[in-house]
Amino acid sequence: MTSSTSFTFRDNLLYSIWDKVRSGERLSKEDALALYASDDLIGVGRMANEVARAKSGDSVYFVLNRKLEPTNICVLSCKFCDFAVKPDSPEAYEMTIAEMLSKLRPDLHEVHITGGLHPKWPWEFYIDMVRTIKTQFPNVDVKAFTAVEIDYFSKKFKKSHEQVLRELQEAGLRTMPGGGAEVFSERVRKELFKQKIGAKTWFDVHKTAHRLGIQSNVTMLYGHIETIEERVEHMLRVRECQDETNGFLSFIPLAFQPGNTGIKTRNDFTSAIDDLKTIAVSRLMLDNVPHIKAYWVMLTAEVATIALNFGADDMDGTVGEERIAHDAGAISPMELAKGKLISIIHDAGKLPVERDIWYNPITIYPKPEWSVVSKMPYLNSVPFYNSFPDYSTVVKLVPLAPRVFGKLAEQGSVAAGPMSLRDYMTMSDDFERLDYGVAVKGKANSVLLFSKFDWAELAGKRICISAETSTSVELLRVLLEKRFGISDYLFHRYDKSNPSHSYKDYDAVLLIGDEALQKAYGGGLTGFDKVFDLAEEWCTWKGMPFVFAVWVIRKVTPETARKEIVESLERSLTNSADHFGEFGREHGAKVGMSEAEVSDYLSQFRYRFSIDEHAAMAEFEMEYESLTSNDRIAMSDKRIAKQSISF
Ligand code: V47
Repeated sequence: MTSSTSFTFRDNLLYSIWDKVRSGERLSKEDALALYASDDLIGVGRMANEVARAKSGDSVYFVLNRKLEPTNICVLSCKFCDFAVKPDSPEAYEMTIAEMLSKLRPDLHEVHITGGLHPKWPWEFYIDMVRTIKTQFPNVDVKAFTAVEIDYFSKKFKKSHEQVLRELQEAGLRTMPGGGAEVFSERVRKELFKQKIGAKTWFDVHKTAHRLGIQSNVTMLYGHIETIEERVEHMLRVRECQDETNGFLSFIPLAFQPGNTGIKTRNDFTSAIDDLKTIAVSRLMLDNVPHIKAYWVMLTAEVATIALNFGADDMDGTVGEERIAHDAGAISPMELAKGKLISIIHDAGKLPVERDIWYNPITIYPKPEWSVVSKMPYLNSVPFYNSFPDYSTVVKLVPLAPRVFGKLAEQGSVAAGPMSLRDYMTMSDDFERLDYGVAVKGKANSVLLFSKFDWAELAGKRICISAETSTSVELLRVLLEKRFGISDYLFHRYDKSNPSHSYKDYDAVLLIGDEALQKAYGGGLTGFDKVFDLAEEWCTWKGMPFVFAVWVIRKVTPETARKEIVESLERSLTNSADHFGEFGREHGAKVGMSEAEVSDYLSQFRYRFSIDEHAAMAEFEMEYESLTSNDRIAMSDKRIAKQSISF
């Protein structure tokens, strides 16, 4: 968040809430009720937009996806659901696996599978469904089965939740959708869906999934008989669970479609004001949930566009055919083409980012007149960004980990940002270097090798490398080979999509950024009793700072954007100098650090470069190049060929 952001509100009550949000203090139930009660819709939305910007920059994510609803036959009869039917209904349908496959295409990145609780299908059918999809479409990640379905499988096939989830995971399930949560209120459950699982079972299933490495979403069905207080309590329960597991990727408010449910009259849709308020309040309350989804299918594309300036940073995706909402009278189209999604996001003044199932950026789609700036998503880079203007017409921010920034910069879609030194070394023809970056002389505390062995014993050992690093992995190579004389080691990139990938199977693990900080300040990485700070090792060896990242700007960047980027950066660093304590209050809790620890941590970095940092970059380049000219390429080629992992 911009520490200097100040708003003028029509509703005086919002000032104290904004003070809390700005200083990273959690909002209470009373705050949420006050937000809902406030007439200052724009004020509430601006706060939420500011929070979303702090998390996601100007980006709005979408995924090329397809919804599959394999059957509408369901053993339950929930009052609010117009989709489910009994087996003898003329509308009943059941898909074969071949029919499901015919609905998919290789360019999709997600298939979202949910459906009725079928009375007859055997367990093997579900496993076969997931396995066949994953085998036939390796690029399509499977997000499947709500907690209601998982609990049904558990009871029907006499397996624990864990067993059900493990078997599905083994077949190819990667994440879970957030459906079936409805509203976590016993009163509403008894009235509208009394046969369905309650909040306790819903959370038990999701907690089990999170423990197994299956991340998930969480929905909230609103606009029927629930009270505002029940909505807020729903959000509080989500926040509490997320504190425990950190497994939710996104929160999705689902606007109730009245259809023929009889709960409301047919055209009694939620109002746009209620929709926008609910998106904004969720963003403000759920400080620990990374993304808020504007599900256009239920909101309509028009309201979803506005929601992108009210705290939502995700549009879901292309969807394909959708029945649950449309059977209940949704007036949105069944499918949005990719081009339409991109233009909706552009219309909101936001940057479309096509993502995978875990929100890793795949491609970004700026308007031709926009210059995209990478926003390094680490605590040590917070000081760079606090004075970039809101609603700029030429510069848009996107959070990119160093390695992803390198890849997108190579594709030509990013104009500027703190680039990993290693990537700059290969892209210096296209990018100009600015005299800013991230350097440290001594401990960095956030580039750490957690090891079961001393340096000298790492020969022949297997080292797991964070998926995010670009320079630190090369620094580790230089240290191992040049400082400690070890050339026989094996690097493996950490692969989140592989459920059997676990740190504990390695001899050492290289972590960077906030993940490294969290482990360092949270008592270490279990099983690894040695911790080496790579910047400190370099400094002890060379007596020099280490430069992790250097600010670069693409040489062809138009002058207006260039000026805005350089001036914003300079202003941010000047403003930040006196605010490290504030950053501590705002960001410390997320990484398990106290305010003072954050302040000390940030004070040690050198953000403006001098002759020392230039000399350090030249020294690293020399070591790195000599590694390349000797044996690096031959050795790593061998390793890569063996592991088929690209560095
Ligand atoms: O759980 C049922 C809801 C949900 C109606 O995880 C209705 O990415 C409105 O969970 N009006 C299923 N809603 C949809 C869902 C979902 C959607 C998009 C993305 C994700 C995700 C998940 O639909 C059900 C229920 O809460 N629902 N009937 C209705 N008449």
